[in-house]
Amino acid sequence: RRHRGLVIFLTGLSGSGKSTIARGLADALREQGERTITLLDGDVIRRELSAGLGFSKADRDANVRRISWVAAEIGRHRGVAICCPIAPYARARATAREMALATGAGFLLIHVATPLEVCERRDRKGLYARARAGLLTGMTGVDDPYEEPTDADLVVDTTDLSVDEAVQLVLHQLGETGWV
Ligand code: GGZ
Repeated sequence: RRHRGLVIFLTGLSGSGKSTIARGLADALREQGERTITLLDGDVIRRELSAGLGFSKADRDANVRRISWVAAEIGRHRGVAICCPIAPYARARATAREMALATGAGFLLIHVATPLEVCERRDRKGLYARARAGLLTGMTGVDDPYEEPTDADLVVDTTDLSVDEAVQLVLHQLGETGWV
């Protein structure tokens, strides 16, 4: 049986747990050994593919579009692409879905819907504190928009979940929909 390609797109606030779930998911799927898994890691993307881009709407749209295109190409060749940008704009996320589907790949939007106050309490990089202190402007959720998805295929709130539990929820959804 030849698999269809698949783009797994995680969206959510900084600190919501997207990257951690994405990494755990990539490991779990690689463990199954059936498919080629490409993790488009946020930090690497911003350093390599999107070097020079900032956090204006235009730059975020450009960043998300580049990621979406690479992910769709991976899907075209029947790979599984996992990407996890904040992707705050609904239009850009819809384009990601359209680009994937146009190649014949599937597309799954996962909203990592951990509330702002929880992300802010974690504040691993201190970005929220800097934004609240007025030292950083344009922080998503503080003084920059995050358009809540209305078309998510799965919603995961990591407030009371371990990484493993969150990954299990995604794997379960993939199983339900016949992807793995
Ligand atoms: C949001 C910012 C910002 C601003 C720097 N707003 O938690 P992190 O640190 O490691 O992940 C965040 C990352 C967001 O980059 P993305 O490429 O995912 O964003 S987008 O999809 O909107 O293009 C955060 C850090 O960059 N960061 N400044 N102003 N996050």
